[in-house]
Amino acid sequence: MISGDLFADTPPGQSWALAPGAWCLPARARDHAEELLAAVAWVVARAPFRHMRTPGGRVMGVGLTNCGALGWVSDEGGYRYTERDPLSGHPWPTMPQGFRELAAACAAEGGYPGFAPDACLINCYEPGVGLSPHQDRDEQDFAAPIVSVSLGLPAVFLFGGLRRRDVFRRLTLAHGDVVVWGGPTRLAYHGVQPLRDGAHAMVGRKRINLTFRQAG
Ligand code: MD6
Ligand code: FE
Repeated sequence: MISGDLFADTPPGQSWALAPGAWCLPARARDHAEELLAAVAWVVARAPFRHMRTPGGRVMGVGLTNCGALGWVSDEGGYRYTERDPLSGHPWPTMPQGFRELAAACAAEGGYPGFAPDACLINCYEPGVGLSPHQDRDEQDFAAPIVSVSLGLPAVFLFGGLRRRDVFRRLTLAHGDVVVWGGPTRLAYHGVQPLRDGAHAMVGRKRINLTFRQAG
């Protein structure tokens, strides 16, 4: 069930609470976008986007890669973090320093000082592609927040409760928007509606989402 409509049109610098422990930082990463996208290209040259298989045998519509000491993977065996890219057998690319600094700064602004991500999951969405509601529960310690950075085409983000059947709020995440998410709603269900077609001036016909985690 989906109800309510939140528009993330707050001016830059004005954060607002999405839920207890969850903060939206509108346009927080916008001035870093070129540097972030260059770093994404650096990662993708070493660990390309791929469509992973779910434990149920479906192929995910979202293209996915990672950087950092740990990377999130999915296959017939389940969801887990690995130290190596299963495609290459090599460690995941190092997390760029600019990624770590931005994630730590945003976490601190959301009330989570000392955030030191060891994993950055990079998702690539094309028009028509979404992500069905899920919980992020493959990390060791749910005390650490997750920091999510959106680049490129906007997407409607669905934010629910701790039970799958709880009502979902909807908000649009646009280029440069950051969500910091932890505490009492760390295990809230959330998803992304299929993207509407469009073209972003800097990113093109896609949306890139970076999620930073303390996974290990
Ligand atoms: C996305 N994000 O925005 C998918 N998970 O493309 C997530 O699944 C997510 O944004 C946990 C915390 C923040 C997120
Ligand atoms: Fe998630």
